[in-house]
Amino acid sequence: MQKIYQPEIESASREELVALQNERLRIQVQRVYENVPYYREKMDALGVRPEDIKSIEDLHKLPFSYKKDLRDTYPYGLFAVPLKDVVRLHASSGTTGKQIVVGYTRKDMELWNDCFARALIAAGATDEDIVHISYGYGLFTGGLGADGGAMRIGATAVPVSTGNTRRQLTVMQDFGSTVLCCTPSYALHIAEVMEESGLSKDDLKLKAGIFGAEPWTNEMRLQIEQKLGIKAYDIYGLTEVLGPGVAFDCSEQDGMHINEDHFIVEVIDPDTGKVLPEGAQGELVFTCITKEAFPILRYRTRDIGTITRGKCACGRTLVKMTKPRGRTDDMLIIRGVNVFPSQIETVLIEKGYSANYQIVVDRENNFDSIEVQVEISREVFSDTVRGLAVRAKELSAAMKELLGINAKVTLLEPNSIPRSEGKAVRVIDKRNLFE
Ligand code: DLL
Repeated sequence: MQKIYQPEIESASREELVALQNERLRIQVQRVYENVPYYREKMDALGVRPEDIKSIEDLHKLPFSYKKDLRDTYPYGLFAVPLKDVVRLHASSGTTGKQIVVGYTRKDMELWNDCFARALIAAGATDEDIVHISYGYGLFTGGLGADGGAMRIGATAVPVSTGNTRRQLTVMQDFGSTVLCCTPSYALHIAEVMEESGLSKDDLKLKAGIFGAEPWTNEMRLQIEQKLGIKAYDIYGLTEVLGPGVAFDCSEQDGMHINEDHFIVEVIDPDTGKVLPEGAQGELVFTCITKEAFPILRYRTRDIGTITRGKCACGRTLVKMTKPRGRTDDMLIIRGVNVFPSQIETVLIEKGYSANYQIVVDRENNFDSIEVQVEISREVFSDTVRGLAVRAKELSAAMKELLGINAKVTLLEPNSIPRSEGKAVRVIDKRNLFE
């Protein structure tokens, strides 16, 4: 069986984990009530006292937290410790609106490092590995999150950060990087530049990658694995809750284990706020039960996923979440049909196209239109105009059949869609321009 970083937690019995969660939740709610006036007011308004929260069964009594709460209390209004105890700040601006700020105490940094270390060990990394970190370093949590995890397991961190892909490849070759950490879209871009530079995967020593920060499909995972000759593992997280390491893939690569000793997960109906039974798809909500500086309670992530408690062959007992299929705010509603960009990605890759695509949504005469632009290989691009038109039509028919949407398909020559070094921009919604 595969090595587990903290087996006493990661493969504890359900009873042990629940007992730990109950105790930690009770203490956390009391602390938050005493130290964060904003939460106290919200709880008072609902008539909930800290004593009412005795176990995770009572979680649903607590009010939800939203991104808006972080914005309204910007910068430090939700911190539960004095600033002198905060050793690190991170921030996220997201795609819209004012940025949000989170803080970590020394102990928070340690638990964060542990969470990322669990992911590295689950990906087969050891203290012999050279961990090439191409997530951005800075206020974004990706770079420093991975860095802390690598240091925790005693691996060698290479803090390359984003950008200059050719140089990244030189560093990888010269330093002998074995584990790559970056967004999945950037991993594909690295593979592309590798091929353009006349390098092959055998020129690199990479064996595994830990990719996250954006939705990616299983089909895209297989592409990355094949192009880079590695095993690709998913990692999930968000600034408000921790950064990378809230949940991580194990050797089964079939859903991410949530670090339940630190985060309690709920799946709710995003419209009614009702907690859904295990296995139902809904919005993921997290409660931090150990973090000191920024202990957010019942945070509405807007990420859509499912959780399952089935036995995992890796030996971990931590609950698993599916790859988030997107965010409630990324869901496109095209003439009444709901579709996530990730579903379009699945169709593209299944039909043999690349994961270099963009979706343009527009509105003409009160009618929503959707155009899927996807790059094709140079060989295919040199096909006749008629040949290309036939291909586009076939792909459009597949979108209709599999997703129920009437999408216009545009086939583009290689490298026409801008590459991202961080999170890929998948959707261009021109409808917002008119609002
Ligand atoms: O993206 C933290 C992170 C860094 C995670 C590096 C993994 C690796 P934010 O910038 O605050 O934090 O964005 C968080 O990104 O709510 C999801 O919508 C999305 N996201 C993160 N990881 C995944 C993933 C970081 N593995 C938002 N799959 C989250 C799908 C993901 N979506």
